[in-house]
Amino acid sequence: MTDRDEKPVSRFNALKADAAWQKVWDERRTFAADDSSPKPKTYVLEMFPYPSGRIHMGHVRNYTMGDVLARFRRMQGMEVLHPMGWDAFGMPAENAAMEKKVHPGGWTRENIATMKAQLKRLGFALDWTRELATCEPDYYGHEQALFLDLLDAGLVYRKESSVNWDPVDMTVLANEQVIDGKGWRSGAQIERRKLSQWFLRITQFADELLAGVKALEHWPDKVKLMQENWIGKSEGLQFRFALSPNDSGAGEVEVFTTRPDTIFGSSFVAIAADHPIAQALAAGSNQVADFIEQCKQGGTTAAELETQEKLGFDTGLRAVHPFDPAWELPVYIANFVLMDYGTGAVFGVPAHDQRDFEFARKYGLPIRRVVSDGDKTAPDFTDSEAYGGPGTLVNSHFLDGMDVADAKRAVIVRAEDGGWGKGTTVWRLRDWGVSRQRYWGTPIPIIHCEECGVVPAPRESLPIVLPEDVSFEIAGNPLDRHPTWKHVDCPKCGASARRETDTLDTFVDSSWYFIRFASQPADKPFDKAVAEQWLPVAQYIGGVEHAILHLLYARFWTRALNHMGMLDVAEPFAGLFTQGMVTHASYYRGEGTDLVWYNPEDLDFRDGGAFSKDDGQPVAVGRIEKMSKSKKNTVDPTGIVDQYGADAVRWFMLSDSPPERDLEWSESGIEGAWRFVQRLWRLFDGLAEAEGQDSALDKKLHRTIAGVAKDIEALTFNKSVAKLYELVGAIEKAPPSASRSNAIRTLARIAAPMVPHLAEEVWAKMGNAGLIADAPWPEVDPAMLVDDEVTIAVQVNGKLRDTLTVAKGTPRDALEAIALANAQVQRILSGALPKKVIVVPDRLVNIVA
Ligand code: ANZ
Ligand code: ZN
Repeated sequence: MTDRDEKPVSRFNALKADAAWQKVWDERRTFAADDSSPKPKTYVLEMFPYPSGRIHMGHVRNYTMGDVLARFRRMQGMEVLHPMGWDAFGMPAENAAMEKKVHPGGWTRENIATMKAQLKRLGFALDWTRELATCEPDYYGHEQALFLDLLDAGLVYRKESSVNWDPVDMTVLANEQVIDGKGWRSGAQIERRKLSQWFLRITQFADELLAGVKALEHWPDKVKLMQENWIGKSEGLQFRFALSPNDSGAGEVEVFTTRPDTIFGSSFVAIAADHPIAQALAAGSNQVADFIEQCKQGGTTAAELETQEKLGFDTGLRAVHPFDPAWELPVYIANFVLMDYGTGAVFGVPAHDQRDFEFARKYGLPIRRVVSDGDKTAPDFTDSEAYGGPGTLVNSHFLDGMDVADAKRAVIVRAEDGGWGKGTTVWRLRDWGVSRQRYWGTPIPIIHCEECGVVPAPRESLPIVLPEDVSFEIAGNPLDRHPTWKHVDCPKCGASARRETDTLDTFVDSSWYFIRFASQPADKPFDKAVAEQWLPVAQYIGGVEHAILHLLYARFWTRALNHMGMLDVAEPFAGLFTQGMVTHASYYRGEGTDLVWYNPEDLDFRDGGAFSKDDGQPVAVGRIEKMSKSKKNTVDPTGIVDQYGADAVRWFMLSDSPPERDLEWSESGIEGAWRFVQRLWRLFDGLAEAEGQDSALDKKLHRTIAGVAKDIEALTFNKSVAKLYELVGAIEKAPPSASRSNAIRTLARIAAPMVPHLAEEVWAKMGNAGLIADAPWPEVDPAMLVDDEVTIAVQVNGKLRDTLTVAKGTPRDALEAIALANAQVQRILSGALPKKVIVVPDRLVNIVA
């Protein structure tokens, strides 16, 4: 026991302090951002939550990181925008409506109230005056106006497109919601259906969106790569093969290739199952029709096509090689060719493309080498997989001897000169289909008139508000069967017309919320000048699961507004950080269908095992994985905050792991954080004035100020936490001095972004007038950062005997004297005089005995 424990110790009463300071911040609107502030502005944003019910530890970690940065920026003298709101439309509310017979709106708004209280309980420095929920007309009405702006600008169109139709849930499903050809919720066999749907012309910005990625210096490389791959620019050649027999009616087939150089290695042509030629053949042949049907069973995503067994059907058609009229290639219908990429048809080069290789092996087609990596040049190819790398062209007539790049160019030139092909760029990116056949979303502001066709809803009629009186008893979209809502008069001709009953994809809602946070006038989506003061978001923080779609859509939306002259900002998020997950051990009994997961709150932990509180019997300890409801390995933040206080929870969220890595929740971790908060408190509690300098401690303090600032800016919070541990350790050990008292006082400000409640408490206790939230970040004395001591090696006959810390620049003779007086040296010399002493200032002293 230390004597500290014997004295009656003062404890930091976190619950009391949390409530008191949260009330003060609220009442004084401390964190409300001022548009007209003369201070430099910055915008810190965490991805807004979906109001699913309660916040989880992942939210706490995410928002704590943003909060530390926001508070730090304030202390640096910036005007900080750090808002919070709710991504409040979406399927779960409708599912709850169906399962629990509650209204999606009521369910959502209740969840928002609960989660808001939970967030407040953590003391986040948020500007609640700007709170928004995407499910309220004062948000989505402006979204409808923006939709009409996009429509006016030609960036919205309507198109028949084939969708995954779930016949039980009566809705269109995204590809990710189709699992093994079945609906993810209903389990029903999915049908392909043609529906007229609304699309946003994101492909018009493909070039810009791709080029823009390069300039995003403060984004993680992995996210940039994901964006680039998703946009997927491919340069190549599009050209036509003549088909024979000529009387087939098909005439020719157009293919796209990124490898025109390999044209002499081609051994077949393959078309997609939905290619018009395949469809035409199916009309006259049951065999073809059956094969096409078989292809559709297998799933349609690119990933599924990649991994499926390759299947082909020889159509009997032959394609004529463009460089040799006597050379004919068989034309197959193949399941690995996608209809909506390139032209929906390819030529296959088995030696140099893995899919083609597998296909050729299966159907006994020739495999000819045309690119040599220098090793083998013969046409017969016996490797066990295709070679896709660089090399020299072989067995390729006029291309022989060229490298791949030159050969590509040469073929494109011939094709263009001969008029049978053209160099082209093909994109993976597709236009964004935004129609959803759901109730709980933004109504698309369109009216369908028999006479006039598609008519935009008049702007004065916005917001087009969702009807509240809807039922979820039957599957399908309640807007469709609502008795009155969809009936309107045509704004053009006055005849009875029908509202669009599709709603917008919820990704539309999250594509511009950060702009609405920056400026929220009542009469328009945002004010250009005001929004531009804050944008782009300086630091955006969120989960990597949004690395592609959300970020791409928000980037597109921003560019579209820019293009329309509505916002002079090209990229919405200057800095991006994707944090790791919060993980926890999982507990279970049984296996297979008997598997039951146990929540840690229902368990006792003793003798190194876990036991059910119900029956006292052991449960098995599973893997440490992401906290999730299905594994029941979640820990409710609010219970923990009530137990340990907000600061301890915040501290733990920042401490154990680098922020991009996973953080394992543990009881010992949160307890450690709590003990540290108490340790801090005791330092402040024991603060007394004293005399005398302690230059080592002064230095440590200034290094910590500078180091923590750097770490917060780099978002390496675990490092700043480690530096604070060190400083606290040093202060605890130091004898009383003016330096020590000053270090304690300054510590309050360095720790304030992380443990703001304790910091406010001690700040007030020290007699300061204002809030520590408004105090400036402590200044660093640069002189204190300079290393003015060095460590010198003391050697005897070249062997290290000791090290000495001396002032930098200590002169030679002084160093020699110190070294000779050293106890180790004296012992070895045992009275004899050294033969020679070699001194390298600031480095070493070598004594030759
Ligand atoms: C001949 C060839 C030879 C090819 C070779 C590749 C390697 P990326 O980079 O993704 O754009 N392809 C074209 N359209 C396709 C479709 N609709 N479905 C499936 N595959 C398709 O890929 C372009 C390559 O993918 C094209 O170049 C084509 O195969 C194939 F040694 O043509 B290649
Ligand atoms: Zn009309």
